[in-house]
Amino acid sequence: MVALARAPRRQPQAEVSDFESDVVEGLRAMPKHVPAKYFYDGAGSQLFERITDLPEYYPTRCELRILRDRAGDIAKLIPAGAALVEFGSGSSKKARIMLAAAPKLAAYVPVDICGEMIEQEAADLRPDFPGLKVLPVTADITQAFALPAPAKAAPARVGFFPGSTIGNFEPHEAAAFLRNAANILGAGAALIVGADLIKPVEVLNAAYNDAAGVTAKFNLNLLVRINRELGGTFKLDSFEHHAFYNRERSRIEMHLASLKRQKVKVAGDIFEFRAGETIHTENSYKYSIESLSALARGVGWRPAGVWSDPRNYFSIQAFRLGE
Ligand code: AVI
Repeated sequence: MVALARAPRRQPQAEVSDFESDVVEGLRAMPKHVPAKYFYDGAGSQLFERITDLPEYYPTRCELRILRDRAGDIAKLIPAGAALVEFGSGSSKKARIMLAAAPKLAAYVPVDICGEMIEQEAADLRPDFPGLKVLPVTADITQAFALPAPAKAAPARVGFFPGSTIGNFEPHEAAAFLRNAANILGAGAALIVGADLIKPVEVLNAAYNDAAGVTAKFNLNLLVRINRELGGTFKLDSFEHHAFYNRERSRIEMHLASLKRQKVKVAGDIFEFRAGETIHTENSYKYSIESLSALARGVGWRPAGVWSDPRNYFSIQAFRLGE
């Protein structure tokens, strides 16, 4: 047997995670920033759950109230035999309300990047909805992904994207998400989106600056995560949570502000901070009914219904594909 000459093997490089490259790139940039998706490690997810119960944080309560009061009307968008596809489902608390209101649904497809969590949620749901096929898909909702065969074969698919997560996308990313959802759901689809509304600035600022300091902890937890996972040397008492409504951009901005001039090491690199310099950690865009429907129309969705709470703090907006 002839021995084949082999190219010398390269030493395997230590793989750089997306987290590491996104953090290092964001800290090198001006202004410094880190993508908000990195808030949600175990501790961050628990802190977010606590935020949803805070007296100042109205979005979750408002959305649940709209769903509980209006699920019957919203469910009229869901034809018999359809599949409900939830984007970024996490805990299926809100989907449960829709599932109960639409007993003729054939399938529920929760989609989330965290496979372990949706498998668990699916296992918890099945006994409560015995006639329903619960078919979790582990995927990044901002990318194309395939639906399970029974959902593809259903007479129609209805997307569900509650929680105002759309507000954490930049407007061009929100448009790209809506386009991707249209491609995944296909002809005849409907989409139900929860979106936080523009409202008095005091209400918005209070929701992201709670008296108990849970949102500050949630923001600072990003530094805890960087320290743990990327060998960071951030001192938590040298950074402060800043959150404010930017009226021109219709968004809450969250930042971590350096309280002094300092150097921090992350993944072997040194980053310098001026006193007062911030890391921009999150945008939470607030929409009007018109601004969200304009965005959706731009990528082929036409408005099919709007529901909101008595104070018009939050909206559930429905769209259909077609003319
Ligand atoms: C998940 N997302 C819709 C929340 C929001 O309101 O933008 C995240 C959050 N950030 C601070 N508080 C809550």
